[in-house]
This record gives sequence, C-alpha cells and structure tokens, in this order.
Amino acid sequence: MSAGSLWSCAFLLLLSSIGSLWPAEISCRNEDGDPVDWFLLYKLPKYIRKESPGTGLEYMYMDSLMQAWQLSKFLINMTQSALGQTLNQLYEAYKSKNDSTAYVIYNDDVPHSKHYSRKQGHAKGFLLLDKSQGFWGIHSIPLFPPFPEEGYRYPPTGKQNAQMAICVTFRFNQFAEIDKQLLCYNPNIYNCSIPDIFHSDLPNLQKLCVGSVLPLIPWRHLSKLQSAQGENFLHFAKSRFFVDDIYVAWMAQLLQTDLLAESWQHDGQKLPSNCSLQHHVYNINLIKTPWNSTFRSYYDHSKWCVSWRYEDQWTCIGDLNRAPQQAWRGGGFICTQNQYIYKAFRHMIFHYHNCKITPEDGYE
Ligand SMILES: *[C@@H]1O[C@H](CO)[C@@H](O)[C@H](O)[C@H]1NC(C)=O
Ligand SMILES: *[C@@H]1O[C@H](CO)[C@@H](O)[C@H](O)[C@H]1NC(C)=O
Ligand SMILES: *[C@@H]1O[C@H](CO)[C@@H](O)[C@H](O)[C@H]1NC(C)=O
Ligand SMILES: *[C@@H]1O[C@H](CO)[C@@H](O)[C@H](O)[C@H]1NC(C)=O
Ligand SMILES: *[C@H]1O[C@@H](CO)[C@H](O)[C@@H](O)[C@@H]1NC(C)=O
Repeated sequence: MSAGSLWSCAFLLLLSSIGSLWPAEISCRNEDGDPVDWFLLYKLPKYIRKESPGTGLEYMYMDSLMQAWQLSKFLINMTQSALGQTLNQLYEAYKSKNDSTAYVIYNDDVPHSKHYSRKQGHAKGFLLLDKSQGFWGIHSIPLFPPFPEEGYRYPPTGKQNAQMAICVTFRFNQFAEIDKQLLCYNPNIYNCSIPDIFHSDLPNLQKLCVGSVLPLIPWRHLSKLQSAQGENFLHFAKSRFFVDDIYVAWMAQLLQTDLLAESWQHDGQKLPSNCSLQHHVYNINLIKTPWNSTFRSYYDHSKWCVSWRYEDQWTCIGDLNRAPQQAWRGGGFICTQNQYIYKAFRHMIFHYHNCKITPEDGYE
C-alpha cells in the first residue's frame, strides 16, 4: 500500500468515527430511532366492528421510507413508538437546558388543566428545532404530549377513539413560515422554550410562548412548506376571525377538489355533507383498515380529508372537525399530493354520505 492510500485510509477512518460521534440532526424518527423525512401514525380505536375490544393502543404507521400502512409491533404508550422516539429528542433537549434548541408544545386540552379557552386554537402539536433543522408534529390526542418534566407517556383518555399524528422534518428556514401559520391558530401553548437566538426568526412563537401582546392576527393564511427531503406541503391556517367551515368554504374550493372528510362529529354537533358550492365535501362514516376490519367514524377523533377523485390526489391532516362551533376556532391542515399517502387514506374509506341520501349512498 502506498503512503498516499494509507493516508486516505486513515482519513476515511477518522471521518467515519466523527460521523458516529456527531449528534444526529433533529428529525422525525421511526421506530428504530432513525431519522425520517415524515411519518404518519393512525391509532386504532378500542372498538373495531365484529372484534372483541383491543387495548386502544395499537396503531398503523407509515413513513417516507415505508410507503404503506403497517400495523406497528409497538403500542402507542411505548417510548419505542415513533411518537416516543421523536418526542424523546424534545425531552432530552429540555433536560440538557440547551440554548441552541427551541421547542413548543400546544394543545387546547392541556394535561392536568381544567382551564379551557375558546379564543385559542382548536389545535394540538409540538415543535423542536435548532438553527439547522427540526420537526413539526400535528395530532388529535387530547392531553398530549406530557410536560417535559414527566417524559413520554400516553394519556388513558386517548385510548377509546382513533387518533392521528403526522410529523414532518423541516430545514430551519421553513420555521419562519410555520411561525406565521401558528399566529393564525393562536394555539394554547402550555410549555415552551424559545432562546434569544430564535427571536428574530420566530417572532410570533416567541410572543405566544411568553404570552406577550400579539400583532394583528390575519383571518387566514396559506403557506407552501417543503420538508427537509423536498416533499411539498400546502398548509392552511385559519384564525377564529375566519368564521366558516374550513373544509367547504376554503380547502375544497382552493384545492379545486371534492373532498371526503373524516372528523369528530358527535350528535348535535354535525355539519352535513355539503354540495352548495362548486366543490363538495362528503362526510365519511365508516373506515376499513388494510386488514379489512372496520370501525365507525363515531369512534374516530382524527381529522383528515382526501380528494374524492383519484386524479386529484390531495390528502390533508389537521386540527378542525366538521362541526358548527369549529367555525369560531383557529386551526389548520397540512396537505400533500404524495401518491402513497393518498392511496393509504383513500383506500380506507368504506362508506360516506352523499348530499342526497340514496340506498347505496356512497359505498366504496
Ligand atoms: C402500555 O399499555 C399496556 C396496556 O395497558 C400496559 O400493559 C403497558 O405496561 C404500558 N406500557 C407503558 C410503557 O406504559
Ligand atoms: C445542543 O443542541 C445542539 C444543536 O442541536 C447540539 O449540537 C448540541 O450537542 C446540544 N448540546 C447538548 C449539551 O445537548
Ligand atoms: C355549505 O357550506 C357553505 C360554506 O360553509 C355554507 O355557506 C352553506 O350554507 C352550506 N350548505 C348547506 C346546505 O348546509
Ligand atoms: C380484503 O378484502 C378484499 C376484497 O374483499 C380482498 O381482496 C383482500 O384480500 C382482503 N384483504 C385481507 C388482508 O384480508
Ligand atoms: C416548562 O417550561 C420550562 C421552560 O420554559 C419551565 O422552566 C418549566 O417550569 C415549565 N414546566 C411547567 C410544568 O410549566
């Protein structure tokens, strides 16, 4: 071996050892703890039709590397779950009192709190970032995630109904847009840390975090977001001043697509399927998993919608239900035309309500 190649060998060895010592970048994480560009998690309800009740902790999972639903071998209350692996980074950052990371957790239903403000967004999520990159998680789980002092746990009240979570990894420059979107939401932030170095880039989150006076809140705002690996998203944020059903009045018309919508619609709080405007919105009422078991939307607390036509390919996941009171609440949806995400969701729709009720009303 020549001296030159010996040197390059030594150099490669040095590089690889640096590589393993280098702290991994902040990202959404899969169940192996590896970084992923995005993941989706659909926790199944306790009551599946024609089956005996489950634990209410099983979930389906897919991500940027695994492009169809898989039943997870973990339960959602475990630290090995994708949510556990991802949030662990936030809990670790909190413990190390790290000045180079910022985090925010928000939920209209705060753990250990009886206070409930309708002026704040009907929205649940978490963010962790440094000046290089981070993630944004959007979910439907009340009383979640726990305060950072407590570490990862899953609330027992989140077992009965199905729940949804999406996590997307973003480069730092995208968080200035996310900051604007969250101003529209006016989310109920219950724990956060936004060190000084972030104040100029995240002015709204900084104010929301410390509870200082907010600038004028826009009625609504649309943002284009791009994940770290280049996946395109469109994000809809509405404030409580945009008083309308976000599905019909905004998303379906702007995306120019008829939508099939899954959301929490308990008795007396339903908006019916709506065909009044050019693009229609139909309520789903039965979901079928890839393993052919079915559950009623009645037991689903998640909020999502997809294009009715396969050609349109839109999938949106977010915060708001098709219920009259939700018109007065802030919140939003993250939308994508990723074909795998679309297929995964579109194929789960087993029955929905047309605007005119007919006997074979929307069976898939
Ligand atoms: C998760 O829930 C299951 C079922 O209730 C329970 O047996 C298990 O101990 C829980 N695990 C954790 C880590 O909380
Ligand atoms: C603090 O965060 C930065 C950026 O994410 C990271 O490089 C550094 O290792 C962290 N420090 C500690 C003590 O965890
Ligand atoms: C459909 O939704 C639009 C927008 O919210 C609303 O103006 C209209 O009244 C609704 N139509 C019906 C039949 O409820
Ligand atoms: C589900 O049902 C479809 C249609 O009846 C069938 O083709 C498919 O094999 C079933 N899948 C499973 C996993 O049972
Ligand atoms: C969570 O946020 C940190 C940093 O802002 C505070 O130091 C904690 O006191 C707070 N925890 C709770 C339970 O409010």
